[in-house]
Amino acid sequence: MNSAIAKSLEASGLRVVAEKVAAGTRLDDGDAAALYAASDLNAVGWLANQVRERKNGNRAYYILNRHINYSNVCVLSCDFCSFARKKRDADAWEYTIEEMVAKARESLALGITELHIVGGLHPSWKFEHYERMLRELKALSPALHLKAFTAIEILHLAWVGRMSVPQTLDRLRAAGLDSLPGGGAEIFAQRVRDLICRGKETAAEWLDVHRVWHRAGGRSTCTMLYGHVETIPERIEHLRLLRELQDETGGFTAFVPLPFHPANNALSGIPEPSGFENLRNLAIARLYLDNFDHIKCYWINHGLKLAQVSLSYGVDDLDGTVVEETIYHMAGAKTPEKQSAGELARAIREAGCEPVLRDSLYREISPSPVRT
Ligand code: V47
Repeated sequence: MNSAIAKSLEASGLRVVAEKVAAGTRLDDGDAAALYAASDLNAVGWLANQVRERKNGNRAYYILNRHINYSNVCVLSCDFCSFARKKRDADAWEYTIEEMVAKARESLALGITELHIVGGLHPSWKFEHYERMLRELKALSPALHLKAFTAIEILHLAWVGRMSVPQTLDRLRAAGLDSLPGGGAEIFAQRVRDLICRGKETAAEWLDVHRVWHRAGGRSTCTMLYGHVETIPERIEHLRLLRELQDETGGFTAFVPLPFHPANNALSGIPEPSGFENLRNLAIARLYLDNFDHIKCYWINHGLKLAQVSLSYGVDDLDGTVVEETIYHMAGAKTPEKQSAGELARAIREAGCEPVLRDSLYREISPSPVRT
């Protein structure tokens, strides 16, 4: 460490944290609070970059994927959500399975390896509908990885199918489910859930779905929706609960922070988190979540330019081509809905990293000649 960096760390009150990072010692909640209190973003980012390099060298990942939001009809009414509609609303949609298959087929021709499928908690679809959805998408290509249904959707499907969570996951796996996405976690603190998503399942229920899935050999991602009414200690508690489950199961592939987008929802008076906030949050996640291999910056909600910079602040994954996105665009995102593989690789390379095309489990794959 050069003396200028040592001075910045000292001035930011981060000397002890820096020593722990250098020694590979786990950070505690007080260390995380010190990192959040530091105003020198570059000092925090420098530390996170040390850990990124230790874990992933110079490699930064991207994937050829497509998102499909099968329906925005939802029985919940979360205050932060701009996506959910009631069935009677003019702008509610429900894709038929045939429409979903057509979307998937179109993207398969362009080389995608993963479908990310999430939607609202639909009031009347039967469990068998979701099984048929997975089966018919899988029938397009057995190699196509189906990353589908947040823990909140899984709990809804268990209720719809009158089954336990393990039975629900077994049935969905048999129909083609490959991994679980990380949505629906929001902030685990019940105080926050009571304020912004009353009636939604608890932290313990969200965590238990992932625990059951991991114990059965499955992998998943996890998220934290931040920048609304939560406090910094509540963010740290959220990270701690994820780290504890990861200690127990090792089943998370990556952590994906989600900055709050305020347009068209009941929390629209709250400003969107700044670039400073987003970078420091990513960097602190990299430092605190020592048992996670990957920290993902989803370019859709951070913007590709900030995502590129985040590669120097602890991030090693930019997600993928996405193709079609509604959750963030209905909440005011100004980013495009898709990125070409070439553009993602270029952004990574320009930031001084080696672009690595990955599959859903972070195995390297060789780029095919067909590109999205
Ligand atoms: O579950 C909803 C969040 C999630 C807003 O697992 C909002 O790899 C901010 O989970 N402002 C969906 N956030 C997106 C998601 C995701 C995205 C990319 C990759 C992965 C992964 C997961 O977005 C929802 C909710 O937590 N959300 N509305 C909003 N206005």
